[in-house]
Amino acid sequence: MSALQHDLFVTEPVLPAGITLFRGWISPAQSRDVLDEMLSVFEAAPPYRLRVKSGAYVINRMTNCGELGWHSDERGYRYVDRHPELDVPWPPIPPAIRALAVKAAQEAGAPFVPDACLVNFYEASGKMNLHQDHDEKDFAWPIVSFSFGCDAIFALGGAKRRDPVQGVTLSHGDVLVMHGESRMRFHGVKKIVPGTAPFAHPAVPEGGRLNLTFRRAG
Ligand code: MD6
Ligand code: FE
Repeated sequence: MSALQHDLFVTEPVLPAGITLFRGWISPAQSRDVLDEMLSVFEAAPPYRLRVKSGAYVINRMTNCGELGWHSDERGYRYVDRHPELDVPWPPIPPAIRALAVKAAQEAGAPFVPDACLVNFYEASGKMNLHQDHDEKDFAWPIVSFSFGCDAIFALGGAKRRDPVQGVTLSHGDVLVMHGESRMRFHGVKKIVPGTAPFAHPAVPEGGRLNLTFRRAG
């Protein structure tokens, strides 16, 4: 099938109200700038391995920027204002990147004043279990997600963990906004699709994926 036929015949999944997917919203050139800037964030707040209550490590390394950062350890999940290993404040969200997240939310029809950005580093074997984002104070705010590197098969579920899930491919440059009636849908990452990154970048795990999720936590 030619590229043109692909565009004409491979239909987009129908997404529920409150799930807005902007394909390729971040251009390749813009995405390089975002990734370059994130390298300075990772120097100030090195990615680290979180634990859950049992003491087991979560699969993906993570870090944060913004006033608050999502953290998990034996005491459970919460937002904290410092990098737990370095005991220093999280670096700010780079202003140009924060502005992009606000603009994406606005285009989806959701006002947004983010104060936190959670960064997930997926190795090629990375995944993320089905979850709801419920540690933020006010669920009226959207969550905005930027994808870079290899494609992810994102699992979009419903209000209950056992509701059916729909697979949605998230590619480099795609922006997903979860808002309104869909803000609390269960979701996760089933798998990373190897060899699908448009280019390699030191901010993205080799053969893997980088995801940024912007929130208003406090
Ligand atoms: C990811 N994303 O795409 C994981 N959460 O790597 C999320 O967990 C997520 O994409 C809330 C809203 C949008 C998301
Ligand atoms: Fe999430």
